[in-house]
Amino acid sequence: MTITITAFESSPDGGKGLARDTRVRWALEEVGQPYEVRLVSFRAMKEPAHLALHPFGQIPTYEEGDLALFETGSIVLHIAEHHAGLLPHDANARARAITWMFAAVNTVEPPILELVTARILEADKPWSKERLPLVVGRIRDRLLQLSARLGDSEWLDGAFSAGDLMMVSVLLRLKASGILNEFQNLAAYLARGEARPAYKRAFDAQRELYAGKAPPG
Ligand SMILES: N[C@@H](CCC(=O)N[C@@H](CS)C(=O)NCC(=O)O)C(=O)O
Repeated sequence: MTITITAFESSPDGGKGLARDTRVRWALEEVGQPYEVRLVSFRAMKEPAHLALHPFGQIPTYEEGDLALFETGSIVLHIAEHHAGLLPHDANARARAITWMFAAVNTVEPPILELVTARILEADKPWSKERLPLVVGRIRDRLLQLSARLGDSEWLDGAFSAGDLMMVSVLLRLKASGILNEFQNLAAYLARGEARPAYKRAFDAQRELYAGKAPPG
């Protein structure tokens, strides 16, 4: 059955891997599943046809036969449960890998997204300068905890899993900020994720899509 995902018709980051279709592409590349991409404009994302697939009018979505999914955590879990390579066979190890997926989107990603809000959407607010250090502080707290747990390990819990795929995807948003460089093991963890051939294929596919197209001004 053909797998179709949606992605931005015009990417705000110009294809630098931050749009969340990257993590879905990466998961599909890890398990060797071909997929098609349907591009949607910002206007189309808020129209009924797309809202029927994604109630919040966002990308990515995932369609496979009768199944339509939204939310990258759920999409990646679906891929990992149906194809070998992203979840361990042992039941407890599998449950722990899924726990890391939730930790990535539910515990680590929220403060990181706050930084985007603080730096871009709230930059013109009179209190912005005072708030920014608080936001960065909350990210540091989380990274300190994550760094302590990762220690010298290659991945979060044994072999690379969907938990690492989601965590690396979430941390990627911090790359430009330089905060990750304060945590050597996390910077190295991120680099290991980016070095995976499947990640590179996903990244390249997304970058090629927007090559030469200027992001909206
Ligand atoms: N929690 C959602 C977040 C999806 C999301 O924020 N998508 C962004 C692109 S990376 C989007 O569509 N933004 C446009 C909008 O919200 O209007 C997920 O993980 O799938």
